[in-house]
Amino acid sequence: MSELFGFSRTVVKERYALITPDGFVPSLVPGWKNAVVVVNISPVIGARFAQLHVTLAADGACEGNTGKRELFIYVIEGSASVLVSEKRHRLEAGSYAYIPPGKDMQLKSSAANTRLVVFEKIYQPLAGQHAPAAVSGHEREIKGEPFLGNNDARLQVLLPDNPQFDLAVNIFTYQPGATLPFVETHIMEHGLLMLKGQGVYRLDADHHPVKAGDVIWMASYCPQWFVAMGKTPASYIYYKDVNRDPLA
Ligand code: UGY
Ligand code: MN
Repeated sequence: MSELFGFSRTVVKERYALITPDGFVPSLVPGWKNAVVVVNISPVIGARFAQLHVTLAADGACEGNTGKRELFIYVIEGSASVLVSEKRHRLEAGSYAYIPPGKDMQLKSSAANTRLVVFEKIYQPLAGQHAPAAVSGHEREIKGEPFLGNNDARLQVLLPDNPQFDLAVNIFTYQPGATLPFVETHIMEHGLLMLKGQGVYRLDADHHPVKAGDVIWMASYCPQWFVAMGKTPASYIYYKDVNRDPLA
């Protein structure tokens, strides 16, 4: 339908963007080799972070020093490995890795069509705290906790909850019919990738149908709410900025 009538669910507004895969356009990004990189979210749109969708060939790779930035990598499908601080972390679908600032890193694909979502941020140091160490894990190791007491809306917190970290990345899974309990409006901004299922996202004053593969950017203070629809659970992975003084 999109080719015939120029239709797309994609919408870019001042305080949010919904970007659907039919509109993804790759760009050349330094460091990535044998990879198709789509920069879904970046400061150009008004965000304070970047969100990349990367498809690696069997010999795809990313090498370099993270410098001032920190990276969070989640494997959507396929497999890869990442070398950081002389330790190689093996990654499969559902695995994730946090790479701190100032580290040499080398990411290598181990299968064709390995797909990643990558969140990148300039690390904001906090007086008296060191930058975090590298972290790796798998979503199945993280228990889904009921969100504000709702067993049908469960949150997996992938990174340690301590002030060294200036970002959080969580996976939210909703049974059909479950909702965010209220319309949230908060200082944190979000970058989000729908992983499974479908539903309706309220963004600012608008309601949008969304499904697996869609990307959403929510600016700070963008009112937001979600309801899962259909016959299977809906889940999304999302980024937020945390643990820093609002005036810093
Ligand atoms: O962490 C959050 O702010 C989360 N509840 N927001 C969201 O799912 N849109
Ligand atoms: Mn939120």
